[in-house]
Amino acid sequence: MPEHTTVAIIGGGPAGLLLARLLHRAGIDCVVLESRDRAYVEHRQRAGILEQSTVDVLRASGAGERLDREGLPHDGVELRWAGRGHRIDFPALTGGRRVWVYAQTEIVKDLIALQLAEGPPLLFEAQATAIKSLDTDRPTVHYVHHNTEKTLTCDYVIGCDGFHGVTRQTVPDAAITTFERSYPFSWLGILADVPPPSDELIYGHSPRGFALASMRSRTTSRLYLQVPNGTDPDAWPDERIWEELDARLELDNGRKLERGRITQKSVLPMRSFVTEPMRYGRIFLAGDAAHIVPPTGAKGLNTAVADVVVLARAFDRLRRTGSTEQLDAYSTTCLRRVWRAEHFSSFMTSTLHTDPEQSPFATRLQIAQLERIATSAHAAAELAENYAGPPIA
Ligand code: RFL
Ligand code: PHB
Repeated sequence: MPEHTTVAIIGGGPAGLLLARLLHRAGIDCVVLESRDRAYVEHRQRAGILEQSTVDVLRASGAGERLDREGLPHDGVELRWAGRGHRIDFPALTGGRRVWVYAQTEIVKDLIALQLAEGPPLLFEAQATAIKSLDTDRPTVHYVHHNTEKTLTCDYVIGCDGFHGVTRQTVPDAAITTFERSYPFSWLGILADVPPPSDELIYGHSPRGFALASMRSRTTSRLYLQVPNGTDPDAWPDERIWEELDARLELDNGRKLERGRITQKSVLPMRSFVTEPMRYGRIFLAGDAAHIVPPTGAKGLNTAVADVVVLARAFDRLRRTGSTEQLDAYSTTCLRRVWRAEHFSSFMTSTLHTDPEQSPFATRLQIAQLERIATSAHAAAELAENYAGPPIA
């Protein structure tokens, strides 16, 4: 394990692993420190929808082989409210863009396997505890690996350590501004050994609360229900979950969801959060370390991928020309896409969820918005463009 590297990457989630892959292919040396063990990181159940640009990046980085075999291309989603559905056709509304179902767990497995086989160094159970000498051109990452304290000096530190990571906390408060919104509800998410009710995702608005039917494969469903903050998943026995999904999704002709074994159940809080700028000197923040969205628009993972693509290009430019111009523009470049994702995720969340305090007037406004999407190609195209995502700037 080297004691010095060009780029120290803190966090081996999708952002850190993909950044390492892109830097390695550009001939830039780096090291990834990940606090958890490999099994934990590979099985953490999270996002499932990839924008076209995310798929393109994974393919170009050599990590697209299994994605091409097992990923499911999706050309639309269904919005349902008041017992009827409206399909949003992505390619027709966006000039050919689509999304893919391929779980974050699988991307992480693919990237870890490649990195362990080809490099650069990836250390599990290596928890960064502090970053020192922040204001010099040789920052030092202090970390604990298997109970031993170690240091890694570097030219740059990239915080890919998620919302609760150490990197953002290292930056002096006065140097960054944060913007935040919390929501008065959470999602109960389940994984079930049962085929999804439809070939495409179903986003359901209901006065009982939001419901989402997603999938991990043709035989595994990923289903979500809006629940109050602080909900104990054990308060939701399997039978209650299936009944509530049926009541909220109201499938056509009274059709019920096929029921099957539930293999995972958890409650996820929802938050919107942005850090500006996404940089302090030689410290850069990427992915969830810099910004969080509520999951309703499926933007979290895709925005993290866009960040590290911009960063990898900037380091490549620095290596080839000595120019820091792109690195200096990193935060501004990324924040444009970040705020678009924040707006869309917030829009999807507020259009589809029922606030515990919601007035009948606000519910009518939500229905008016959904009707507008169903009857205006402009409104539908706005949703489709955001969902399928723009090319990476
Ligand atoms: P990650 O995936 O959180 O990875 C950060 C990594 O950093 C490690 N780490 C440290 N390593 C070393 N030293 C330290 N001091 C460290 N502190 C932390 C962590 O162990 C972890 O491995 O961030 P990244 O790479 O930026 O990726 C972002 C995505 O994971 C995230 O945007 C999405 O998963 C968000 N998200 C979802 N997005 C969706 O689009 N659809 C979903 O259904 C969805 N579900 C979720 C989610 C995020 C969740 N979190 C973060 C609470 C469900 C959950 C539970
Ligand atoms: C998922 O499959 O986990 C998923 C899909 C779409 C979303 C959020 C989560 O908007």
